[in-house]
Amino acid sequence: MDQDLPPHEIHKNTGIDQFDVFIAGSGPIGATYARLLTRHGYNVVMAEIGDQETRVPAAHKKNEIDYQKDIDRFVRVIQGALSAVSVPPSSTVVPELDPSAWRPTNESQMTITNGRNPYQKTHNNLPAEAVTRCVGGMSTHWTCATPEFLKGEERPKIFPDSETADDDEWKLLYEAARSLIGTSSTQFEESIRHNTVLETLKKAFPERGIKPLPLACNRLAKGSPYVRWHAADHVYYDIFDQNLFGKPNSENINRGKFFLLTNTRCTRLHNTTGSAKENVHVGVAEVMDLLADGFSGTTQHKPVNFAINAKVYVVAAGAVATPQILANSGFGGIRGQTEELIPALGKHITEQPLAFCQIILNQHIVENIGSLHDKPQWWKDAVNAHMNAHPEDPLPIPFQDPEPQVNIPVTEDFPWHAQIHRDAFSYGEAGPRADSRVVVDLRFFARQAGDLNNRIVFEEGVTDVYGMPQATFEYTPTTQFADEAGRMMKDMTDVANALGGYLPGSEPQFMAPGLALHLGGTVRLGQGKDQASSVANFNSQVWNFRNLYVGGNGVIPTAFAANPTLTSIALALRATRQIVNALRADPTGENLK
Ligand code: FAD
Ligand code: G3F
Repeated sequence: MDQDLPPHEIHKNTGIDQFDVFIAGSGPIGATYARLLTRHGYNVVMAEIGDQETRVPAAHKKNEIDYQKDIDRFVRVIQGALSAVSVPPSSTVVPELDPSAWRPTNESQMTITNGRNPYQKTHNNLPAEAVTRCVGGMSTHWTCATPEFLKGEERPKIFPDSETADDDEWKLLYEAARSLIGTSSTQFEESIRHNTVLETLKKAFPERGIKPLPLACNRLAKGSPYVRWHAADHVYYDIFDQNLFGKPNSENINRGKFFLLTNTRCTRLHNTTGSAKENVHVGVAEVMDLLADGFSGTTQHKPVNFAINAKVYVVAAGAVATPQILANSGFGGIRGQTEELIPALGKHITEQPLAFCQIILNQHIVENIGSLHDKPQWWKDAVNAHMNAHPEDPLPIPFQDPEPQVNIPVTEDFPWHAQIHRDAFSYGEAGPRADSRVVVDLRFFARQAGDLNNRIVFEEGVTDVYGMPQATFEYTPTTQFADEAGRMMKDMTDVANALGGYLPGSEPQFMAPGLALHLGGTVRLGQGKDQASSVANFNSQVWNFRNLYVGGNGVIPTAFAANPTLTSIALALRATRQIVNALRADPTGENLK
């Protein structure tokens, strides 16, 4: 261990000399590790670079009634939360600048704040790839869509030699993951718009398996216009406070202790095995308390570096920061570095072409909503109550009718994932152009294969605003599956035509690469035979390391079209089983050294 790295205050404050597990990142994947390991009796310490921004730690910000009344307003929250990962010099040139204003006179004078990256080329960037830094990570504003990956098309093979074992393992992991994040397909079943879109599309495309979008949420009460959107809080809220909501915990379990350090950057992990290439052992995590002294009354701000000592280390800091921390630890992934403990770090990355449009529902569809003779009683009651209260309203749709949440799942013939819904993102605000009740968003996600040349690489000489090595993307669309994006776009227009006419300004378009925010493969899992092209095994344990694990969408090695978080939770659950086994076999952690 570095002599100049003092132990973290937390060791002193808690009296714990060595934690069982250290976790970097408090998003849904860090939460999964923390929840399972704490509940198995282990002491867990988590470092999160961002702040706690919600009253309940890691809760979804869309739970505020204000945003549920007007989903478009949430667009700004998402915009505010996301920080671009890599901005090329060309995007920072402003020809219209007042001639008297300061400007760089050549590219070497480019400043490096806000993701500006002198090494980023424009042609192979993922310009919309972004990160969220706060307790709960991106799940504090995610859409909550939690589908499974389709076997044979998207789902990785944990047991490639046994289809039955593989199916059984995925069934178990997916069920546990759904229960942990609280996925449901029934929370919108008393929505007029949801049923209207669902039934219209089922009728138009009967063979496509069209269904409600599985969402991690629950309606507050039957008939309530509000839902509680689940974020990382749903995974680990009960380990923050064992007497939450005044209800003492009734489960008589030996629960470990959990400590969350906010505004605390995991800078790097220290390899205590010298130049060994195998059986490498991580001895400490080096963390920086970014606010140290800032709130303690002293006038001088001085971030403080500390060491945290644990038996097992988990890096689950999102698909960008996970390889970034490993790169900063000297394990690989730095441009120009040749001696790498993890040669595949940041290579074979994947992303999803995203097609988008918005439509306004057809006149006959809207008329049919108000034609009540064949509608269920709850529908009749809702429309009648609305028309009585607002006889001047031309639309027979209650103001707080829940939005549509419909899914066309990935199939072999149509290998893309479609969401026909209303959602807030950094784009797609209907604004005053249309009554939001008749607007429907169509988001179609295609897949891309991993390719050795598509990578995220970290720069030695340039840091991001948080002082970590700057990430540069080298990504061009792959030829495998390339035709699928075009077929998907055509399919989206067919589906749109069944529903209505385009909202001007939101006609069918491909969005900027990276916008799906489903970056995959940065720390990909593989089988023993694929060690050279993968970072970790299917227990998420990094190859050649005894006590290092990774988590997040970066672990997914396959091309996938559906939203990945449920699958990443499932894989993290599998990893916790391995960690529990390792710690049970070696309670002191001595043999992990
Ligand atoms: P994150 O949620 O990114 O959390 C990582 C955490 O690590 C962050 O809190 C970050 O601050 C922290 N961190 C980073 N660097 C460091 C460091 N050096 N030290 C300490 N901490 C660090 N996915 C779906 O599956 N379905 C959806 O419907 C969906 N909708 C989305 C909608 C939006 C608007 C966005 C932005 C994303 C959406 N996603 C969706 C993606 C989903 O949010 C992510 O897949 C998920 O949050 C990933 O979880 P994670 O824990 O791996 O990473
Ligand atoms: C993605 O990250 C989510 O997975 C989707 F569900 C969401 O609708 C989309 O972003 C918005 O573009």
